[in-house]
Formats: sequence, C-alpha cells, structure tokens
Amino acid sequence: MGKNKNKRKAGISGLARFVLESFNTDNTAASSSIEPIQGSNSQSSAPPSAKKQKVDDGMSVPTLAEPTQDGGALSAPAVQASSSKIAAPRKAYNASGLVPHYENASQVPEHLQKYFSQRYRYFSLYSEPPGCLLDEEGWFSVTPERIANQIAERCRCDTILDGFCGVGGNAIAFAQTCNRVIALDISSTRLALARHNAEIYGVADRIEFVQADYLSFIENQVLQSNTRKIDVIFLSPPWGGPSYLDGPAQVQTPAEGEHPPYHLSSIQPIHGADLFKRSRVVTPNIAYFLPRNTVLSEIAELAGNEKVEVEEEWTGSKLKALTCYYGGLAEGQGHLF
Ligand code: MGP
Repeated sequence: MGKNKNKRKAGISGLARFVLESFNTDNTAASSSIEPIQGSNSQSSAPPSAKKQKVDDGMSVPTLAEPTQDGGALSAPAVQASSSKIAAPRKAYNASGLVPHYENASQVPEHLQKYFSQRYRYFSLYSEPPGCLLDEEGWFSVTPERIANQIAERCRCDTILDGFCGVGGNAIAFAQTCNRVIALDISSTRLALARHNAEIYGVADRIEFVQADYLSFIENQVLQSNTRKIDVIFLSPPWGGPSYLDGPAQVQTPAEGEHPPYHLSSIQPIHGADLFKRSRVVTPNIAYFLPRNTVLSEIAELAGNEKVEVEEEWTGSKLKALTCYYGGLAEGQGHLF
C-alpha cells in the first residue's frame, strides 16, 4: 500500500462505489427505514439521504494490507515495523493481564453475553493468539469489523484522527486505508487494549496511540500547533451507554418495535452538535458515527449550507448505526476536501 494509493481520488472506487450505485438505484428504499426529516434547517441544509450499506454478515478472516509506515507514540513505547501478515504481539503490547479474554460463553457475565456472541463480527481475529481484548465499554461500543472497513474506505486520506478510539476497531481499519492514524482515548486501559488488538492485526506500527481528552487534544495539539495536519476526523463518541436506544425516561413509549428518537444532546462528553462544531474548526471532513435512531433533522442542521451523506450500517438484517459524512467526504463535495 504505497503512499499515493492513500491519497483521495476524485472518483469513488471499490466498496464505496457499490454504496453509491446502490444509492442511485435504491434511494427511497434506503430512506424509508429511518424516520423522515422533520423541521430541518430551512436555510438550506441539503436534506440528508440515508444510503443503505449492507455488509456481509460473514466472519471470515480479512486480508491484511501491507504495512506502509511507522507510527509514533506519545504515551506508549515505540515499536519496530511489523511483518506484513499477522504479527505475534511483542511483549510490550500484550495487554492480556488487563481484562479477560473470554473463550466461551460460560466465562462471560450475563450482561455481556449478547455482545460476546457477536465477537467475530467485532474482530474476525478475535481468537488469534493471544486473543483480542475488550473492556466493558469496548464490548458494547466497538464498531463491527466490516462496518469499520467500509467507513475506512470512505475516509481514505493521508492523516485521520480517531477521536474516541476505544478498543481500536476503527483505528485498525483506518490503518489499512490511511497513511497515518492518530488514535485517541482518555482511558489508558482502552488505549492499551487498542494497541494490543492492533498488534494482532499487524498494524500497530501504523497507529499513533495517544492518551488524551479529545477536546483538549484538538485545542492544544492541533489548533495551537501547525505540526499536525488532520485531513479527516472520525467521531465515534460515547452515546450514553448500552441503553441509548431507550431514550430519556420522560419520552412517551414508542410504537412496538420502534425506538424513541435519539438526540445529539445525549452524546458525551458534550452535546453532539458542539462536538461536531469544534471538530469542524480542524477540518471540514468529518465522519460521525451515530445511533440508528438519531433525529435526521439534527444531523442535517450540522451541515449548514452543505450536503451530508447518511449511510445506514447494516449487518445482515440488522441496522446497527448511521455514519454521517460531512465536508469533502460527502458525495459531490470532493472540492471541500
Ligand atoms: P447496540 O444496539 O447496543 O447492540 O449497538 P447490538 O447488540 O448490536 O444491537 P441489538 O439491536 O441486538 O441490541 C449497535 C452498535 O452500535 C454496536 O455494535 C456499536 O458499534 C455501536 N455502539 C453502541 N453503543 C452503545 C455505542 C456507543 O456508546 N458509542 C459508539 N461510538 N458506538 C456505539
């Protein structure tokens, strides 16, 4: 994977093209499964349209890309370049003592059972020795691997900032499409787990792991220093825990099978609209990973006069989440990149 291949091209290729094509031919079908826009900013936000991105529900081992560059590390030891295939984790990266690596359901606490049963969706190399590791938050918030790969394809660029990397699902995918990945997390444990998991995928050397608060990092390390040029920011913040689908207590019980609308005000650590606005000071190119029941008019309002592309992320017959592409990441807005 040479450097030039990671440069954004004007056209869309591969998996991303498939999405575009399916959108062009099946636009309404995709939109119909999420609520229509209501009261969106009349000024002009182009209405968001939901594209259905159905990823294969398989659990096969992905092909790993060749490593291309050395990543630095601000808060963890430096690494040697790894081999091109799955690399045995160096001892410095083996975080096995931090959290258990569950091997069978009998070891897993009741409240994590439904996530454990999806373990190979999250990490197809889950069982590759010494085994992928997830802490509690990682279990309920990691992006399934095939969705992460799809997002990474759309975010192909030179330098991407993953502001809330968690246990590394997205950062591992970005390391295969971007020249440089900066992966932040406020938790030193989760960062160690992310590095451990990235090592299993043979891409840890291409990710700069930084223990930091996202907002402080962009304020102090990006905006006040010209040394870090960020092309794309990926925002996958905490949604408020696994009960995000239930909505606030005062919300009326929705119709059977539906979930109450999710508002950006429930995003943590700050209102999701503020998080977005503060990120846009760094780059126009934002991919925002949001709950499937997020109110679409709120997603549209963030775009102002621009367009936003909303991609539904499906695994099999289940809608898992939405990825909202802003700035140059949205189709037809490559000039903003
Ligand atoms: P889910 O709906 O909580 O679980 O999360 P599940 O089991 O996939 O669906 P269910 O309908 O069977 O209950 C769906 C996906 O959303 C997860 O796989 C994560 O990728 C993502 N996700 C969930 N949470 C709670 C968060 C979160 O707090 N932050 C982020 N960034 N992603 C989350």
